Amino acid sequence: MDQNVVSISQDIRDMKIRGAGRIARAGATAVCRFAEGYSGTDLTSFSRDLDDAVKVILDSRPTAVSLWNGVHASIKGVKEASGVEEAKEILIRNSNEFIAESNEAVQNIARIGAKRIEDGDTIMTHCNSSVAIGVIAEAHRQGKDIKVYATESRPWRQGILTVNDLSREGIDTTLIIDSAVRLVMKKVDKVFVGADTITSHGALVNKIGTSQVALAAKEARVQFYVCSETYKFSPLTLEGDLVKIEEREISEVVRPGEIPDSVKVFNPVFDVTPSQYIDGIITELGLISPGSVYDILEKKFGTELMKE
Ligand code: RI2
Repeated sequence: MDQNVVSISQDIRDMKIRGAGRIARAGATAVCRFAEGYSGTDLTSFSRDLDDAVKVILDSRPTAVSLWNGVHASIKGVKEASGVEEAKEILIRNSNEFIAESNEAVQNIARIGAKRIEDGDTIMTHCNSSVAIGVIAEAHRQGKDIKVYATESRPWRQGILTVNDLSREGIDTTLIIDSAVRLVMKKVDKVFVGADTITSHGALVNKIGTSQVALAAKEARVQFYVCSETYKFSPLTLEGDLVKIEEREISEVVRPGEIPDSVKVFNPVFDVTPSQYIDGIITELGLISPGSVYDILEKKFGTELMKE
């Protein structure tokens, strides 16, 4: 197995590379490295080895469809190549294109999303979404006076990364524990979160606790926005597949010996926010309603999926 594929996949699994967008770009990079390092000349062996590499990459984290989409965008058309050299060229070109488009999408979302933020707004964000942070930072750069409450996001505490990112931008930032969300929501005007996966019926799969933030926002009549590139829309859900919710090690929740062995620990790291809690999804194509996800998916993947 290609060592780059193995080590990038391990870094994704260990969350050294994390965040749905970053893991998608890392998956595309892994496929690109596979092509660059391949020295064989037999197309059948190449295809088999590529299938194995893809499996290792996709197995690294199960929930964010961005990884699946990043890898599948990279391998598109490879099976039709006439030889190994052509297959390698296709892989390298596709993965570079995916990475460039992904970075561009993040910038466009920042520009579009910033318009939703008004001078004087107090914002809440959850976990560490580079896309949501991009939106907030862009509004701040435009001179809007904003305050942000960022949740700690147990157990992995991605909120620590978020408050570092926001304060580096010079944004008035307050860290809160996850259980303070409902209390603090009274002071909040808008919520901006990222996405790991958005289903064909417009539900959001994102860091555990997101649905509680959405519930508190709905109760307080606070607008709830999702910042998401369209490659976080899941074509698999169009086909009826369920999104697998990743469960991680109990060592992320408790220290060894802290609780009796008889006590079970359940550590799901994502949850599902139904579409009716979402006021808008800010994508690189514009601000859309959750009800439009199906149409975008069908346009992007519909005919392709039928072929498989
Ligand atoms: P960006 C993260 O997952 C969070 O759930 C975050 O909301 C989402 O990815 C999107 O991140 P994790 O890798 O692509 O921390 O917006 O489990 O950076």
